[in-house]
Amino acid sequence: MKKALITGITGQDGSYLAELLLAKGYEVHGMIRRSSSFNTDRIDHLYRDPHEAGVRLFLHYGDLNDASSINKLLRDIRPDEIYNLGAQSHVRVSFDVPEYTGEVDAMGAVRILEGIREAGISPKFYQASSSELYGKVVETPQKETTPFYPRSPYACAKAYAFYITLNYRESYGMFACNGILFNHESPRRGETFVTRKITRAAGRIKAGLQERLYLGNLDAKRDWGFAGDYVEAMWLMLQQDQPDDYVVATGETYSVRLFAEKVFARLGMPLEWRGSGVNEQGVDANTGKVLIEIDPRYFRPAEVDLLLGDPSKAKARLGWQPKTDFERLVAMMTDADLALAEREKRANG
Ligand code: NDP
Ligand code: GDR
Repeated sequence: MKKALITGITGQDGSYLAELLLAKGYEVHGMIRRSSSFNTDRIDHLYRDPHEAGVRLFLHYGDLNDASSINKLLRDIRPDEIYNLGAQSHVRVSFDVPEYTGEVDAMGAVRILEGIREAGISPKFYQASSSELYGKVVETPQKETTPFYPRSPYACAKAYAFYITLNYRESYGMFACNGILFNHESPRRGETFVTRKITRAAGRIKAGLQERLYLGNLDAKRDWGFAGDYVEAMWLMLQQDQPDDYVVATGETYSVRLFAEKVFARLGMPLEWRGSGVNEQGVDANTGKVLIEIDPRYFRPAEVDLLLGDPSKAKARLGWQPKTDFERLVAMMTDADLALAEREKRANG
């Protein structure tokens, strides 16, 4: 039985990847952080008491900021595959905690790579690299050969992690891959990322639990896919004969504005835009109610205006294809958050 270690198992991608690996018969080990509140919601459905027979999911306390915990896990588990998904993953927040973001997102990767050498093991290693590396537009669509131009402390930290992964592959012959994943979303997406923030608020507005949604830059464009599809690409990268780096994307891009329009229209609240700049408002075309306002607090000191990926290499070499298109993603997230809001309403009496 193959053993995998996942950092960031409690996150969106970690939960889908754990599901995929368990379904493939792996023994899955996840690093989790000590927290004063529950942080295992996304994997609770997979967890069984380790005292029971046949359990294949094991959780261990650790932290990417703590090399001793990483080294111990590597020595004890001796995994065949490591997926480094753990990160301070919020771009806007990285401007507030730049140094911490560097510690976790950049140094965290080298702590694992060095830990692998020290433990004398040779697992395959996956690094969660990001389309944020492309930052300011140099060319579109963005592919493996497009130069990086990071635009946030998050992206700068991820650039270090990208290159240190490449460097350990070249220096020590490690099977180490970078997946350069474009934005991927799901009903499990963190609630402060823009897609989920929109679907969550729209569901609550529809259920009468909230009046209005405050957003930042409506004109940013992203290549949005479904997280469940993207974790398959991670796994495929580690099943190849040779390690390499791959762009994982849909090849389509849409604005935040359009995403919001689709979501609100699906819930019977078609949007009309009035005003401009920080005074722009999204109004319900049927009732005239203001549903969306701009709050400059959500603007970023430096913005990434346009991401559009070219997944040709992943398609050709990995045989990977995104299965979920934009319309289906919008529908999946909107419907899940409407159901959640309705449950919340019932629970509130
Ligand atoms: P999430 O924010 O949902 O999950 C991040 C995970 O990292 C959580 O499990 C979190 O734990 C864990 N974590 C945070 N800090 C530490 C730390 N110091 N030590 C150990 N674990 C830590 O991110 P996603 O699932 O969306 O993304 C997974 C990875 O892929 C991240 O590295 C992200 O930067 C990258 N990425 C994501 C993309 C996307 O569109 N989703 C696109 C490209 C790259 P806790 O639950 O306790 O907070
Ligand atoms: P991103 O995702 O920064 O691309 O990083 P996010 O959903 O946070 O932002 C996407 C775009 O929407 C604009 N925006 C807002 N964003 C947020 N969060 N909140 C708002 O209110 C809002 N209004 C407009 C942003 O300015 C931005 O242009 C995600 C993360 O998952 C990273 O970890 C990952 O590496 C990249 O995707 C690829």
